[in-house]
Amino acid sequence: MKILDVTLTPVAFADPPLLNAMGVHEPYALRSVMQLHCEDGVVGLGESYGDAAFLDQVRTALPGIAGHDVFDLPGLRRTVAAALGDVVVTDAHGLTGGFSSAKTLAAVYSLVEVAALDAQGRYLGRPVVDLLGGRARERVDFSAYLFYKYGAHLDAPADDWGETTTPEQLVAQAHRMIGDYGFGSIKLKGGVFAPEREIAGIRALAEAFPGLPLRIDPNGAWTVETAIAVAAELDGVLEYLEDPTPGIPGMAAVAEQAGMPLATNMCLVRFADIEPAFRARAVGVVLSDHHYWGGLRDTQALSTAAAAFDVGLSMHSNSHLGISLAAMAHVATATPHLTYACDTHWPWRDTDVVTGDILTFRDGAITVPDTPGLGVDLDPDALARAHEDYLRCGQTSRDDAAYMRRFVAAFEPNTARW
Ligand code: GKR
Ligand code: MG
Repeated sequence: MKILDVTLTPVAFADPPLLNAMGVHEPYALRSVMQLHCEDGVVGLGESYGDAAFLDQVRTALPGIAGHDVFDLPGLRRTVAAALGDVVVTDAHGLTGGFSSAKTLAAVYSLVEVAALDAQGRYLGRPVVDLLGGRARERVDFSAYLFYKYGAHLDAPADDWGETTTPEQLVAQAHRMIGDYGFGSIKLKGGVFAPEREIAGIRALAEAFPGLPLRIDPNGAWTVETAIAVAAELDGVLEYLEDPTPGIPGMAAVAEQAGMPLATNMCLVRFADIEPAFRARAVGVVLSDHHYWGGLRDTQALSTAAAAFDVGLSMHSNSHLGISLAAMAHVATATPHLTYACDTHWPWRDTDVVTGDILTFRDGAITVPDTPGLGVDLDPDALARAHEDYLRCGQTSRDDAAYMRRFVAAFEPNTARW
């Protein structure tokens, strides 16, 4: 089935002022939506980042895509690789590890691969999970992803989540999210306040939700010494500790002392990182993310590599919409070695460009239906509105640090500051 045309639509959707080590989320999160228009009226959907630097690279690859057989994934990858050459795309928020041409290719190809798999599934009348080898599990568990946050964006009214800066407010946020979605585990984005304050937040959550698995992710905000101390304090409380400190050597030094496994989406972000990270025993849990791991099939390859070394696998997320959620759910359903509940920013957005049963959480989990492809349908009006929001909002890249300096003029990102 031939690809006849490709469209790429940048979109923006409202995002609350969520805090992290690099700063604070801007009023809009940016994404891109790809439509692969194929023969027989089949249209495949993909979703990925919306930063200008990433969009530029996708646009570079677009002209070579039309004319391909949508089932020829290796050919599509070669076409994208030839168009990109050795280009390296960086991002301004710095929360997803190092940059490389391999990671750039993996990210651009992933967008094309997801849309191609959606088109294949629609054409064959089979869900994407079947194209990935079939169901390894019935349902995919996700965790509540808590953030410290401001109560309002600059010059804007308070949002309905309110401010979260204290342990009590954190517990209230968790109650709301778990009440709405039924999540059975909790991740806290840390690296915002001094470690003692974030330890108090975790302790309050442990007390309010006894037995619920807990994680904290300061995005490398702590020194090795601080990370070892936090790991000791929270021994027996955390199921894993995510990116306590930057870099493979630092993570390895912490892992040697920590009672719980260390997870990462920062020091192991491409296949070439596996050997040094595993050899150093720096990582007990790899966070997959199909958006930069080369798509759904390479995410499964990552899982196989992790299983071979007895390393756990979880799933990372950034602010995203429904096409990405569906893709995450399909690959998670098809991947036997996935050992923790997946992350998702889903509860933080309140709009979408697609509809579909797959987007409904039950007891904190998603069950992939038998509907063809990813199981989501584009809402063209919603896509047009989200594109208008993109044009109107004036943001062209994510820069949490620059936005934070408008709240706190002297702000510096918290990378290994504590
Ligand atoms: O949304 O602020 C955020 C997160 O910090 C995100 O950007 C990270 O990439 O969630 C991610 C993580 O686990 O590090
Ligand atoms: Mg992380």
